[in-house]
Amino acid sequence: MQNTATPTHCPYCALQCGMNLTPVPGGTVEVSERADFPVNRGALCGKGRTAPAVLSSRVRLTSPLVRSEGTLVPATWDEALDRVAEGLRRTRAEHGPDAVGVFGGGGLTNEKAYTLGKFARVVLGTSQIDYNGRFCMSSAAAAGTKAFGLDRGLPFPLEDIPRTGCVILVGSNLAETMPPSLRFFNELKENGGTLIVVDPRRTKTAEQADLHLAPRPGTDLALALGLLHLVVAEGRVDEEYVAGRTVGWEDARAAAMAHWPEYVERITGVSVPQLREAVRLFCEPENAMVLTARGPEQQSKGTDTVGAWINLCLATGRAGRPLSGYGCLTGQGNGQGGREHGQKADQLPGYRKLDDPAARRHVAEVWGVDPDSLPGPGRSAYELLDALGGDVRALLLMGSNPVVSAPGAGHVEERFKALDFLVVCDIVLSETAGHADVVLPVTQWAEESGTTTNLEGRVLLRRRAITPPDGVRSDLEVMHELADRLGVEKGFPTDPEEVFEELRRASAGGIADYSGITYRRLAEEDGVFWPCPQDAAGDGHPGTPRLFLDRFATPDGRARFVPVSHRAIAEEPDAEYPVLLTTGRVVAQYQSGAQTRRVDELNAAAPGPFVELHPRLAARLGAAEGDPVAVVSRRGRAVAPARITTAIRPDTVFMPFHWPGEGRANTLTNPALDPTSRMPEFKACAVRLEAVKS
Ligand SMILES: Nc1nc2c(c(=O)[nH]1)N[C@H]1C(S)=C(S)[C@@H](COP(=O)(O)OP(=O)(O)OC[C@H]3O[C@@H](n4cnc5c(=O)[nH]c(N)nc54)[C@H](O)[C@@H]3O)O[C@H]1N2
Ligand SMILES: Nc1nc2c(c(=O)[nH]1)N[C@H]1C(S)=C(S)[C@@H](COP(=O)(O)OP(=O)(O)OC[C@H]3O[C@@H](n4cnc5c(=O)[nH]c(N)nc54)[C@H](O)[C@@H]3O)O[C@H]1N2
Ligand code: SF4
Ligand SMILES: [Mo]
Repeated sequence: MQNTATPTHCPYCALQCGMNLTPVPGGTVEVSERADFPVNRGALCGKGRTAPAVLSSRVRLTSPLVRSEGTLVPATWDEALDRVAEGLRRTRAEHGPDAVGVFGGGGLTNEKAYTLGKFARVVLGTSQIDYNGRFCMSSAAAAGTKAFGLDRGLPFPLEDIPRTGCVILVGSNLAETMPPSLRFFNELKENGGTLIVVDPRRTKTAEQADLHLAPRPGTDLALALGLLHLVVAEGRVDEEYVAGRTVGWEDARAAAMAHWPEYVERITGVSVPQLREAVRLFCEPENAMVLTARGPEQQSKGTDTVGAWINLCLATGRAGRPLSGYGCLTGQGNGQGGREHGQKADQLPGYRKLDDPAARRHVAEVWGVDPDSLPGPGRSAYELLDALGGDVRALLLMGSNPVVSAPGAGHVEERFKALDFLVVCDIVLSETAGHADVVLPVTQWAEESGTTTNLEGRVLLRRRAITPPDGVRSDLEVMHELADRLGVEKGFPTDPEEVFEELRRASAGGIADYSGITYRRLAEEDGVFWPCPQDAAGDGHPGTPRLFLDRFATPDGRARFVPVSHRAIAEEPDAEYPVLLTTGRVVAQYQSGAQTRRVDELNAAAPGPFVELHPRLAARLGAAEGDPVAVVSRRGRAVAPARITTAIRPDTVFMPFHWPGEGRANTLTNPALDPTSRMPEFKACAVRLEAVKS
């Protein structure tokens, strides 16, 4: 295997682009084009292309670290693992099982996410587990489950996009966050379809649009309701579809009718003629799609907001039909699979509910434990972080860097410091790992095998291409060793395929059924779409690229309208904090930056944080391009250079969240939570700007 190219997938985002890896001297790999994979056909963004740089031992950890007299010092694996086992055991003995928390990540493979959930419930016996996906697509997941009875990012493959008539892209900047996917939208336009982009900024994505709507941040709910109002007023409801395939229209219709276009214009800043134009473009073609990303979802009303966009699709008959539908563009490499197999507070594998007695029985049997021994649902991600040092005294963290990425990060960092015991498994010494008592260095994508599920619900096999350096172990090995030390000798295999075989059984009969998928199939096919149950005849089920064509996944097969009304963001601007802050990403950095800030080429392209603001705001502040600007919210103060542009609304500033320190955007953000999904309001809070004397 060693000197030939290994076909595999990128370590970063939910597109999971295909790539070939060839080992090169020095322990890393060379990336080359893998043109046969349909999602990216060989194209890669700069992050994927430079991912091998993080394999280098120049930037990564190759020895466990333990805290000794205040500093982290190298230790042997046995010392480090003994210390972790001892720390977790002591916390449990002194404060009970729920005093030990677990925090996971949507970048972990299915095998890791599954094992982490099992480790929490079986070895630690704690209910206190959640993961960073709560900060990502949880609002879309909640809305999709309510409306369709099932949550899968896209209910169709990306390759359907060029053949629909119109796509409304709500709060996605995919030209920067998933660059190779832009191809599908360019092809849509070549085929005569239209693209509408909803974003408070004229992003690179919005520049591609036939129509760009730039609402005030946090007002997408009103916008969607205004469009639905016009659909009704203009007689564009698909009555036959509504009668045949949905329930609940009357209440949803009544709620929408209260949102007059002029009222919606006042709330959103989007003019009535633009609203009418959007409705015309969306309704005239035979097929259309709405795709949402973090813009409308990361709000304290994200679930209702996505619900309103789904209602628009249902009223116009644009869901569960070929080339039409609602989809969520998930974010992390395994953002989809990571939310299906049990690292979420309320969940068991196969997208089963932890409070469902039948689900508990099924999974307990696979795990060989008493169903009554499984704890109940725990807290959501932010609530768990907020409880650190309170009733959660020790934490095992795997695959996230919340000191940079959590809302109200200054407070969250204090909570980390208040813990009795913190253990972090990571590739690098992240800002959060810097607070740990024990850091365990782990293997990464090219050094281990495992499956991920991309934004289309396509389950993929990432293959091991090189031997990991001495001194690191896989997350699965870490959990195996810890389980053993904590008295559970069986049930935590270190071979990913063995874990997947168990995951298949645990997911069988669940919503996200993987039982018909095998490593062998994944090695031969371009991935398999779930649900993929195991046929009586063997593993021949073809998988399900397109969902809902005959029926939705509700008990009666009909989709549910959810009546929703507009409401304000949790923190409206006022005299003291008169400006809106929104946050997001730039193309060359990934998430908390723990990985990409260690890559020279990416740092050259995106060296640090900035505050994007309109010339009018800049003039009022007396700030010129590049001048340091202080952004102050009720949570704290951040300083970064001004980037002045007319591409943003004059009432709004934008900061990317990839950096720690003085320019950390999350020092400012508001942890107000959506009541259903528990998603924090990353996309809108009130701030004031101050000039900084340099
Ligand atoms: N380069 C890069 N790519 C990534 C990532 C990364 O960190 N860097 N992360 C991956 C992950 S985990 C995710 S979740 C995805 C995220 O992918 P996206 O959702 O595309 O990313 P964001 O930049 O967070 O937000 C998208 C847009 O929402 C807009 N927005 C802000 N407030 C609002 C609002 O109130 N309403 C609307 N409609 N729009 C608003 C912002 O201006 C921004 O352009 O990207 C994935 N890909
Ligand atoms: N202001 C603001 N904040 C945001 C957002 C926003 O739009 N605005 N977006 C939110 C979203 S959508 C997301 S997804 C989160 C993401 O934010 P984080 O959860 O912080 O995500 P990453 O930076 O990807 O952190 C992953 C960590 O795990 C490590 N890692 C990578 N792979 C592995 C592995 O296989 N095993 C182990 N043990 N470790 C691994 C990496 O080195 C890194 O330290 O940020 C959220 N925060
Ligand atoms: S778009 Fe996403 S999956 Fe593709 S190369 Fe870039 S980071 Fe990797
Ligand atoms: Mo995300």
